[in-house]
Amino acid sequence: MDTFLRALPKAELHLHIEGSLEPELMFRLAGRNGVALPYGSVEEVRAAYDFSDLQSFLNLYYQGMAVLLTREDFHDLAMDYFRRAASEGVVHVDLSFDPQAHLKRGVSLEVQMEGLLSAMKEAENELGLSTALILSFLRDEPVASAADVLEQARPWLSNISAVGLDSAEAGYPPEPFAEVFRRARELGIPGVAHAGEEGPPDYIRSALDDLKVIRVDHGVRCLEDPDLVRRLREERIPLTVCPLSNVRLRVVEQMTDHPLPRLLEGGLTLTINSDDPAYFGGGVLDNYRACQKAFDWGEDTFRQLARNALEAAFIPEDRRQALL
Ligand code: ES4
Ligand code: ZN
Repeated sequence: MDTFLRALPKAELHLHIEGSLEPELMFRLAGRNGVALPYGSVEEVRAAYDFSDLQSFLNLYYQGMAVLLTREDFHDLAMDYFRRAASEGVVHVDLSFDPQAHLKRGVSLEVQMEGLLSAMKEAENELGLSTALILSFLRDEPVASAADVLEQARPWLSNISAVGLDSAEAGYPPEPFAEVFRRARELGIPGVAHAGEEGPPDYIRSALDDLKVIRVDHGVRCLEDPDLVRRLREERIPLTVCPLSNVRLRVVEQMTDHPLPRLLEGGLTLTINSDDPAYFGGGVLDNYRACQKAFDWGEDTFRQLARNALEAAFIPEDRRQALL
């Protein structure tokens, strides 16, 4: 089964590239840039990753990215992740990044884009991986800041496959971002949004109705609302579920309590993803393995989940067809 899961051509649709920063690279970049870290060793960093909820994780996530300053840093961050993903049998990645978190630290969008785009090109040429970029807005920052980032991104619109919405969810509903997502659509860019991770099912409905998203990140709390489950099924809205993330952020207590089997029974279009692999204990393959261990699914189920991801990915049509 393990050989099968590794060989299965998998797509990663929910990956925060900043959340792929492994402690080893964090130390290397800190040394290169003269940034002081609040940790003495790689082991100390890993020991600090003991989260009680989304916010306790986000605090360390925003702190960790302080080592990312130059084009090379963003390039090395992404290549480090792409190499690991390729070795796990990942064939395509929709990666998202948080430009506002870097702009706030004085790192320009140009530095971020040039670093990420050069790694994406290298991954395509040297690893045979296809990639697409999602520009994510921080929902706990003002809407005006999101609108400003979208305007700043104008020179790179042809390299941006979607806009997203992430960071602290509870108390930050999607609706205020409706105008920014409308503007993105006007520019030809579709939307995705985190919803129903820690926030209520109503946030999933608002992401669909107000932001008109074509995918929902997480979405696991839809199960609290049967009408919403029916709608997600009928409209075949893909959910990018991240099981190990949900365990580590205590959305669920343990893997065997995860709602994935109930989501499957609900006939939803599900995909399995890693979210922040450096913080949550593994990449896409580890997430597939954790499902195998907890739910004992057969090969057909995993084949369908991997197929769902390729069908929902931002990928050129000829490559999608070749991979399906
Ligand atoms: C995130 Cl797990 C998660 N949820 C919301 N926002 C995020 N940003 C990075 N990881
Ligand atoms: Zn996420």
